[in-house]
Amino acid sequence: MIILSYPSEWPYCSDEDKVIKSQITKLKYEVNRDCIVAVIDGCVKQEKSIWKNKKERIDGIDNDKNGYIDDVNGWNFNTNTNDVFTKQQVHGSQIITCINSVCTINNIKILPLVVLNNKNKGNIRDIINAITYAETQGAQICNLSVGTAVYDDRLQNCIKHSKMLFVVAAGNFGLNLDKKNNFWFPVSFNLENVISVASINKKNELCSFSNYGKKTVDVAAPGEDLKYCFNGKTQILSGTSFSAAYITGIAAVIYIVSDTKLHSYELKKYLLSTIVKSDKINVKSGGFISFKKTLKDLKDKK
Ligand SMILES: [Ca+2]
Ligand SMILES: [Ca+2]
Repeated sequence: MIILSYPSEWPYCSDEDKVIKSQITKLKYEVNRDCIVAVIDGCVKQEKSIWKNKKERIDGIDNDKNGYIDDVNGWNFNTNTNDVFTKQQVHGSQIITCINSVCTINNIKILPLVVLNNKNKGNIRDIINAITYAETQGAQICNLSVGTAVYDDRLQNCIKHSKMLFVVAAGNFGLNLDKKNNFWFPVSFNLENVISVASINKKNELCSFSNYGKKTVDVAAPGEDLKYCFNGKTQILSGTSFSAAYITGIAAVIYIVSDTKLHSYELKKYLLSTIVKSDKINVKSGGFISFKKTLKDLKDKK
């Protein structure tokens, strides 16, 4: 059993919920299964929610014979080592903080797969290897807040044939991805097991930096001036990366509490069925996903 609470439509940091405690609504849900969320990004902060490889230990030997030595918490494809952690405040850490802001519960584990170096650059081959690794470990959801303007058929096929739901950032170039020659992958692959996420501001309008598209981008989510706590300090984040991470958190919660085990396309369909419509948001579903509404809809259906 978990109790989920929400103070508003907007994600919030732990400092803020003290202020608006009176408005918090709490709902109880049965937890029916576990979920592994792969985060393909940069290094992350060591946190309780990090996945552990039960078949591996630190001894210089590849105990589970998966080709990766001592991969106890995931893998760093960029350095080809088991070192996935950092103490710095970097993109990867911010992503998992956003995912955890929706819900931290033992049933949801985050599998860090590092493909970005400290300048936030990486390559497609590492992303493909990271997806394959996540599949092998049984991850159900994959957060991809990284992207590329370069088409790669190997990446497309790898995502297409995966069982995971990919929650991907729409990109921060203010581009209409429906237009010819405007591409941002994996968004522009237009695949059934990919949900692409644009950013909205507090007025529920599309952020000026956010990519969008009636035919190409699925949905929007909060992505501007997000307040999150890191080591007791509040940090303000903006970008479609964080909108995607927020949806990843919601998707994981739906996956663990739903009555039946949802396939990636069913999970996507469910997420899109609970949107808040707004004519100001130029995306396929014509609206944004709100944790509050998604949770309430889930309760009403039971
Ligand atoms: Ca291994
Ligand atoms: Ca080992």
